Amino acid sequence: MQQVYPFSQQPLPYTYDALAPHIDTRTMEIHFTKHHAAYIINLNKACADTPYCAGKTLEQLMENIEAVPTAVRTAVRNHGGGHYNHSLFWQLLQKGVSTPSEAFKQRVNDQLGGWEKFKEQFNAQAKGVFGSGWAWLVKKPDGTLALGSTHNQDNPLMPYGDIKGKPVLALDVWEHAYYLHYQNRRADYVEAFWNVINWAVVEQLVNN
Ligand code: MN3
Repeated sequence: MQQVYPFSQQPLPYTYDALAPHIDTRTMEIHFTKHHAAYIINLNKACADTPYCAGKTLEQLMENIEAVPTAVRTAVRNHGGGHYNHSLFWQLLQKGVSTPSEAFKQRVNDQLGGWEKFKEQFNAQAKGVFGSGWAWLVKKPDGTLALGSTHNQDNPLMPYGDIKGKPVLALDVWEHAYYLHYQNRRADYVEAFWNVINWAVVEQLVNN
């Protein structure tokens, strides 16, 4: 995302009902128009009187979050993270099952011990987040793939948590992402996510 302040919301690349029944229509609509939209409003508020933000992309703000003036650092961390994470998340989803390429599957085999192990470990990260957060597949600075999770709206671009790198797959495990349809059954939502992943986008992120 090459956006700079003032930040704005890009249209969803599909309709609210496209991911049902895996992610239901009402959840998609509220998640996009209320939750994600609010992060952008609050990020813009935080940046409005902060010259430091001017001309910086979201990635630059995230990667250098400790350089953001202290008065707005927490706001930029939470709402900037919220904007970045959701903007990425929407792009990673699609209607209908997609198939990863053989080259990507080979990479997963080599670096993560096989497809089933990758899925199992990603799901374990997603289910293991205590409270609100995200599960991630990242491309580390050395080019290899790794799995992890972050709390709240932190992400692996930030110097917090146990995972650092470029996010290439993300799953929102805040309750707002699944509660209407799945209630307390986060594990079912995590499993359903695998039916709506856009692997072409994941692979594009991995290869760039
Ligand atoms: Mn969310």
